[in-house]
Amino acid sequence: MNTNAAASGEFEYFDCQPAREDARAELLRALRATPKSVPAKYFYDQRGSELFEVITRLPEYYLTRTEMGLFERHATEIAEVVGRDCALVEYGSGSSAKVRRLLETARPTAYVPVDISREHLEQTARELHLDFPWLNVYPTCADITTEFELPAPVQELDKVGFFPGSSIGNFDPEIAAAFLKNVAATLGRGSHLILGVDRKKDASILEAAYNDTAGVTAAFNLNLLNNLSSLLQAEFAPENFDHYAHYDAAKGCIAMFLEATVEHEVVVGDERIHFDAGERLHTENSYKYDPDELEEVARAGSYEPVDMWTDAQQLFSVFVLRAQ
Ligand code: AVJ
Repeated sequence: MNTNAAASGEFEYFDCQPAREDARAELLRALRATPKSVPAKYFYDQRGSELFEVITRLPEYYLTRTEMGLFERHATEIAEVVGRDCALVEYGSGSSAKVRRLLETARPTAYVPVDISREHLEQTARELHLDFPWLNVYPTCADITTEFELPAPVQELDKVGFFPGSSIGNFDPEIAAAFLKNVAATLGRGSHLILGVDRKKDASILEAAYNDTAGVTAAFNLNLLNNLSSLLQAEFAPENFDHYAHYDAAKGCIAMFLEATVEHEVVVGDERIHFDAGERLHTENSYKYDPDELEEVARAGSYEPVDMWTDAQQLFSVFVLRAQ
């Protein structure tokens, strides 16, 4: 065996990380508004990315293991969708744990993990490249909610999108459709997207998944304040807030907040952000979709549903969509 040839995959890091100034402006706008909010992408500093990985292993957080079970059970069918000579582009790749089985089975030419968490991305992409030396790995640091360019080495290849974990649930449905349109434009007409989506179910199961007894989700939510402090050079104090998550049945999403326990102000540059006691800072929506609802969003996002798999308990679904 020619081990050199087997180990010839390239590794190159591409930086489209949003400017700190843009983040600052976006955050200040969201914090000045009523009600206050922070986009969910700001959870994922280094510590936040680590805490999210702990969440994925919690007994109450059925999402990750159920989705992994589906990827395992349908590995061959999914690999056929991916095919050999393509670039697999993962949106919000995090630890790149879910893609490994897919890479083994499908053996694409290139893998492009795209994530906003720079250090975490570089580190996990390097580890992955050690385990898949034949694969071209092009980690790309970018905000997936904005337009960004794919790395030059994959531009001529057929693309397949991978967006697992129900991260699409972070967007309101209209924004999800706009996001999908953007993905379709980037990956090209006729390209496939493999999409993992959490399903609607009993509110008690949903609420338990976002209020785990070990308190990891609370720590993840509260850690956002540390990232805010660092990005805004301010002192948001975690001890002044409580974690709060509930299922909003009307909207069909888990809504997550940081609730101020005392009235206080946080100095940011030359302004003061005032919090009343009991005031809630909105930090995340996590929409849940029945398959027909997701198909509607997909069509609005210029994707045609091709395939769908779900588990026996109908907790989670994996879709294959084709860009129109
Ligand atoms: C990564 C957005 C899919 O909504 O379930 C987990 C993030 N937030 N626990 C989700 C999250 C709180 C997660 N997503």
